[in-house]
Amino acid sequence: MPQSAVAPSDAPLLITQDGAVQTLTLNRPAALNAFTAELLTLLRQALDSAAADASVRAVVITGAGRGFCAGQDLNDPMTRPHPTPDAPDQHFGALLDKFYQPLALRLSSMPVPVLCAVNGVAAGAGANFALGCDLVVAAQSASFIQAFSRIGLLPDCGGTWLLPRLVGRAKALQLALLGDKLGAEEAQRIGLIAQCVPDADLAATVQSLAQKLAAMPTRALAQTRQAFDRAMQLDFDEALRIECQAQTELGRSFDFQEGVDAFLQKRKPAFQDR
Ligand code: LHQ
Repeated sequence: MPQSAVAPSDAPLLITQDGAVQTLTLNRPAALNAFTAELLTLLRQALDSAAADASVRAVVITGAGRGFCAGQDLNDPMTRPHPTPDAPDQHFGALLDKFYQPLALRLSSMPVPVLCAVNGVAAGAGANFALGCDLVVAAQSASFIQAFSRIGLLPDCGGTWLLPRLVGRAKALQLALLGDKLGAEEAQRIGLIAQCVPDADLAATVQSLAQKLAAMPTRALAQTRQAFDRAMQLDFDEALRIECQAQTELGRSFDFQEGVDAFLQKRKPAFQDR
């Protein structure tokens, strides 16, 4: 299927679809795609739509220009630290509740795999949004910065949960306390991201991974992510119980039957559940 643009090219979020792979491109390149209320809202709406659209079997998120996302837009009026007469209830808790928490939760409950193509710097909430995706592939020149401590904040957008799980407490604290830039190669080496590729190969690599995942039994892929995330908080016996429950559900799915039939009939499976 040819690529189809479904948003004007100057919109803060571009949405295109190639076959069963939908690509969301953060598109505020002059501000390194920093998050505004509008962009955060569009992003959540786009993920909601993708989750509800049976034609979408994998989502790719990337950024336009030289950055991936510089986190919260620090020019946005909503980042003023103190209440103002026109916004007496303004505080960061409300901002996180309204925009960031729903986005992080939406990401972690997507029914299809979400890949992140980190094309440049990913800072603050931009870094943690990327790290919340299922498969993070970064260009060699990209970098990750837990920029929060530089401005007197703590990691948000799921960072406190994700970082220690991804790289262990010691590395997580090193990244979060110092707020230093971590290059993509080092990010891959310490297990923060799945893969680092030459800049010129990023788009093609991620699209090819996304097409591959889109042709797989996506319900099983989403259940795998959810079981991993839950198992992090569970005792071994409880994790085994979750595996049993999920496997029971998957064992009754069309895709399981199709996978087995295709194997026995020595043909390519045509998965369609999600
Ligand atoms: C930006 C930004 C930006 C606006 C670059 N905003 N314009 C949640 C809830 C509540 C409150 C607060 O926050 C949060 C979550 C968070 O995300 S907090 C963390 C917010 N992000 C940051 O602190 C990162 C700020 N940016 C940077 O440190 C640098 O820009 C990085 C290291 C990302 C990139 O550095 P450079 O490659 O040297 O680029 P640059 O600094 O020259 O930026 C290029 C342009 O982008 C520049 O605009 P200009 O008009 O001068 O060309 C920047 O002002 C703009 N920009 N980040 N977050």
